[in-house]
Amino acid sequence: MIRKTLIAVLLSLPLAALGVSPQTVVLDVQKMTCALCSVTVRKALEKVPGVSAAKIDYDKKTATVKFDAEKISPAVLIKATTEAGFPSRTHSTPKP
Ligand SMILES: [Cu+2]
Repeated sequence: MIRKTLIAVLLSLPLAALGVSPQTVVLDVQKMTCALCSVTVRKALEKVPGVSAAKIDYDKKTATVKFDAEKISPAVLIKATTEAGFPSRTHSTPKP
């Protein structure tokens, strides 16, 4: 009985630990007015510890960021772009 419970706990652990799987968030970055802006935003995001990838879509004015949800939240990413001069907010609808 106790052993079964222990095994169940052990089996559920790796999944919980793997909850660190990278999350993706799409940010609206409206103030990007030229290609250089998107580079600035991307660099600002990539500098944040916990960010594994940042992709800017200049035409759509969005930044798609892969990050470690265990370490940071989208709020940290928004702060990073804002401090770089580009206030952002989370995109309302997720990408299809
Ligand atoms: Cu620019």
